[in-house]
Amino acid sequence: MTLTSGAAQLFVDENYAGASMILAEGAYNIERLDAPDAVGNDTVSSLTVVPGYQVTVYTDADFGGDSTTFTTDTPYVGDDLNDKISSVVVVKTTTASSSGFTGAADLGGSSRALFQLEAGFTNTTGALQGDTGSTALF
Ligand SMILES: [Ca+2]
Repeated sequence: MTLTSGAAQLFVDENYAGASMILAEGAYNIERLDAPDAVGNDTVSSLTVVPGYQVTVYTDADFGGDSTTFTTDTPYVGDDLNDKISSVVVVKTTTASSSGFTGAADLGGSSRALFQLEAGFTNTTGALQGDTGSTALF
């Protein structure tokens, strides 16, 4: 793993080669992937994932089209995704935050969010902002 910071890394070639882009937790739509300092649209062929995070890739912009979620380093994303990835979401899957929340957020097309309150914590209010502008309050 060549990752030096962040939660995941995208590579334009198989086996973690070629131009790459380090991703922190967050949503990366086509404009971000296609920025001059990024890997480009429809280029990604491999990716790495830091343990405790997951990377969901989409074949279309705006987190649409076919999607697949990766939780481990992947030397080749497969024929169905190779050079077709146009948007990406990185989320933390294991959390032990001071808010007492654990769980995972899937900011896919339906902007799902699942959280579980840890023992010892009482009702807490939080907010999750999806890249599509949707907000969940709980
Ligand atoms: Ca490629």
